[in-house]
Amino acid sequence: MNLEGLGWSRRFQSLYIPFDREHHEPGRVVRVDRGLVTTETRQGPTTAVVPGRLDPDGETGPPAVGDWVVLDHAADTIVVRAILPRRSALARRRPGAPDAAQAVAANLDLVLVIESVERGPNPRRIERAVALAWDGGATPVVVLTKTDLADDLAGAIDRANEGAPFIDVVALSAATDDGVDELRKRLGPGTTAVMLGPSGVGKSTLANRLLGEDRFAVAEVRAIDGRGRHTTTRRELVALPCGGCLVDTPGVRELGLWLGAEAVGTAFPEIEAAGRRCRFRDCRHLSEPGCAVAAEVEAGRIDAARLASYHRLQREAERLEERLDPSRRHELRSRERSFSRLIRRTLEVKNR
Ligand SMILES: Nc1nc2c(ncn2[C@@H]2O[C@H](COP(=O)(O)OP(=O)(O)O)[C@@H](O)[C@H]2O)c(=O)[nH]1
Ligand SMILES: [Mg+2]
Ligand SMILES: [Zn+2]
Repeated sequence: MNLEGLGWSRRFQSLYIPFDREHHEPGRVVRVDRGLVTTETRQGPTTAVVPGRLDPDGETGPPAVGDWVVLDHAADTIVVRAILPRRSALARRRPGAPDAAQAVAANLDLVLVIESVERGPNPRRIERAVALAWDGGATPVVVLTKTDLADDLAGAIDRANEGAPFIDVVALSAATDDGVDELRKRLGPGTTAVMLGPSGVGKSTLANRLLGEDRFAVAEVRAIDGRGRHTTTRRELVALPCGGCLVDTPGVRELGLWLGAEAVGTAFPEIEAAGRRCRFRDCRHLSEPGCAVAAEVEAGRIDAARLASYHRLQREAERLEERLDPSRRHELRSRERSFSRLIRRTLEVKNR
């Protein structure tokens, strides 16, 4: 296996230098089992043991799918020596330690926010997934599946856009391959994408279509309510013929993904942009005098449902943030500042 095809880059090459020894080797985690990881390496698939002392301070947590790890071949058993610092990650509450985060997928470029035409895209769910993607340091792309079942495709795309007005929406059918090339183009060499979406929207079917083989189990839809069952029980990273890598995951809700406050603003750039004209710098756009966001809603230029989502997600993130320790809180705040600076600059360039 060629490491570049798995997303190996100059960045990881540099991070690996301190570990570069005869009996060491880099590998990308494609599957995690209890105490074991399956990695893909130059030599092919390699299973390694994760020692308990790998992460003594508990900051990184155990390796996640998508991590680049250092494998040590010195003894009979291959052991994970280190996790190379992550470029991006989706995190959830660590089981048994609700105030600590644990990565569920690491080193991601794209988060594919999957919704289906069949059940109708849900703008509120899309907003949350978009915020989670930005929070993880990855770019969200909305994927609207099952277009072969559409009575009103344009209406469904509009609905998806409501939840992601500044994000690309790719509409496709994994059954007919219609529109799938548009996604293949975005999943070229060096790109890693993770799929997020409720069960039954067609994630595994799409993964199989991209792979060109039936690797992932597809749910039989229950005739009674049209809902898919939760067949995907583990995460797995696979290399795609179009050059990129893909992670199939169970539904977002089951994952209990972790949302940071700074990312919420990023998912609602129109609200952040208007908020710069509020009378008070720390305006929360609730009912403060001189609130420019409220004025935009009044004028019909900002969707009231978007503002309600913004407040709901902001509260969710803040509650979580309050429970975190002060050092993590500080980190969140400074990230928040740099993120909103980035958005501001982007909007300023756009508005010129
Ligand atoms: N008509 C149609 N059905 C699809 C399409 N993609 C998935 N399905 C069906 O939707 C159901 C759920 O698919 P699955 O891939 O298991 O969804 P997941 O839970 O998101 O992984 C299965 O019955 C699939 O056959 C599509 O593009 N068109
Ligand atoms: Mg599935
Ligand atoms: Zn305001």
